[in-house]
Amino acid sequence: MSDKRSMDPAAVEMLKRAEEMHLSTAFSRAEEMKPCPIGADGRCCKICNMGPCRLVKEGQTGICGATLETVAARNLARAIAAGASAHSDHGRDMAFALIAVAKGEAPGYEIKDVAKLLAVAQDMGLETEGREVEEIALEVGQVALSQFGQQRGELIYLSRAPEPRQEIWRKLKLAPRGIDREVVDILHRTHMGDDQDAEHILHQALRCSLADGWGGSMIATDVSDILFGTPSPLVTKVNLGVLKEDEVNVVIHGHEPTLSMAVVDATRDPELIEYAKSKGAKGINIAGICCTSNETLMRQGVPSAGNFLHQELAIITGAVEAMVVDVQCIMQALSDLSDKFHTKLVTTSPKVKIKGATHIEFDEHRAPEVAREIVRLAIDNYPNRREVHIPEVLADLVPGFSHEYIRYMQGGYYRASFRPLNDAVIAGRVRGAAGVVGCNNPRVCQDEAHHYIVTELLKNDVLVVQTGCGAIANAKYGLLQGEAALEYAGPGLREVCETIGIPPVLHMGSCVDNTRILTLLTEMATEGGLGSDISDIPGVGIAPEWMSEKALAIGAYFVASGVYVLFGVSSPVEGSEEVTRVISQGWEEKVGGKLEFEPDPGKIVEKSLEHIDKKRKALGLVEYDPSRFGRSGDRRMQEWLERREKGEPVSLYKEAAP
Ligand code: MSK
Repeated sequence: MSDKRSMDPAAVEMLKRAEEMHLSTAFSRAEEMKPCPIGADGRCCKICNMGPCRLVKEGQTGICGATLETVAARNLARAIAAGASAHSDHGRDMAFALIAVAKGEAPGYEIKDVAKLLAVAQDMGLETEGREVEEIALEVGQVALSQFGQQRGELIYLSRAPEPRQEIWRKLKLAPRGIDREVVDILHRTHMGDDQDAEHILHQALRCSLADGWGGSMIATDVSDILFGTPSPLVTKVNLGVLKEDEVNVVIHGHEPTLSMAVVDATRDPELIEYAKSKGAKGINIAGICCTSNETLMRQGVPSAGNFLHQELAIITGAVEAMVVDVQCIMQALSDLSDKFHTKLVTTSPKVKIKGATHIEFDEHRAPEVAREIVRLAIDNYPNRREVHIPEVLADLVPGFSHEYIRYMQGGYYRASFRPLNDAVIAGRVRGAAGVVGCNNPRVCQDEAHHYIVTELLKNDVLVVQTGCGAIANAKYGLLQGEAALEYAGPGLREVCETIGIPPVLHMGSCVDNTRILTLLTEMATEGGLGSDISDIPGVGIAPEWMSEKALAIGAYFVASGVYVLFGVSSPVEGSEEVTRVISQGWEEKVGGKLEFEPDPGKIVEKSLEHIDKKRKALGLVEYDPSRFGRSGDRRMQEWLERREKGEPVSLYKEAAP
């Protein structure tokens, strides 16, 4: 049974163990409880106490007369608002952290990337000449914070988008005024008795999503880079095999990098390592899950224990002394599950408490102290370990592709640009680009759609960028290594990867770092030769195994930025033909991007390639023809491939510093 639940051998092994131990997991619960068919299709309205109303018959309305399209549109808009809130609140907390660092009130943190600080300050229109770094950082933090409560005007970062895109937003009144304002607007207009025009409700959903993508999330990415460094490639490892049998294992899970970075530092503290040894362990091992993992993977090469559906499986190894969580994507089931093992579940955010967990509240003003307390708790728990079963499954990956690095790698400091990539697309070496992102969902086989879609796209010379749990999914199967280009990429894409020395799948970061993809698309659009707007680029956005409201917010802001977005699994608006039409055809006519839900991964690939070719044709580019390329071939790379086939350890990159 387990092999249908996941394509990951480590997950299959742990699910067998779960069955033997009679443990429930998200995988087993998904089999036991089917989705409510009324809610799943967007037909359930529970926004007032006259209902909940279930609109299951043709022409049926709610007690108030609300039609199916109004109900489905309201449900989708509210989900997008919730997703935008989660991302943006993360951005707000990062801005508070930056202010605290600038004021010297946050021991243990520093401004790691001054160049990024200056670039952001310039984008905000701030004076940088002759000013102290801390003074600039303080003002950047304050301006970032002001974006949340701003009531009129438009968000500063909109000016980063290609000009034609900005004009569309202004003309259609889609330019967000302030981040919080757009979220509140949705909650207001979807309250009983307000906006009842599906298209009008969904228009505001687009505006709210833009406040996330070009607002809250972009602030989160920028401030994280300023405080913790803008990522560049390094080698590290992924999957449950990164847990250590003879060391104290601390797993960090959630999203915000502030605490996790401090915990990483604490696990490297010689005094705490000695303390761990005094308890019989050989040392302290740290690994991540979900997007906290992506934050620390991208910058410090901290190994990843896996994606969303690995959170319970990590505990089932019996080897995790502490699972430290902050916000988002944390299953409540972790609490009961940890009780069955020796694992301490530690909640740290003032916003998140879970019954049964130990709460040690994080405060950026005393981060090292809090982090040390947590690591000490994990060490004290090591002697309580019982039977341990860690799957010997792990893979190498090369994360760290910030858009700054992608620009740099195409010409170095001497002439960094997006010219080589644009030229490769123009010539047809690279057919187009795809962002394949998002979660795992136990309603479908774990990682299968991520892996299938990405390998098919690579075969068709489509360069893939990834974030979030999708990136971790494909990292587990070796797609995020340079050698993957030889194995999976079509001839044109392979040449480009060989020339630049990159994997064919570029890991760009966590959920909030989807904003890096917006910047990458903007760079491609403004570099020349591929039109002048994001909607001109032969590219698509795909979330094959989505599950969270944040994924919907991301999908919507890519659509509003001009991208064709395809979601797998199922449609939350399946019940309404009208809403399905508005978000696809309707949005395409309006903003050039559209949102479709397509459960069949094969059709996702087909539709993606069709769209890429349509955009190539509209730009007047040569027809894609793979037989024209593939004459190059670095002999060393062929040798690497042969060595790899023999099972010898090979890598094109240096190991990350421990
Ligand atoms: S963690 S939102 S499961 S990508 Fe960002 Fe993964 Fe989706 Fe959470």
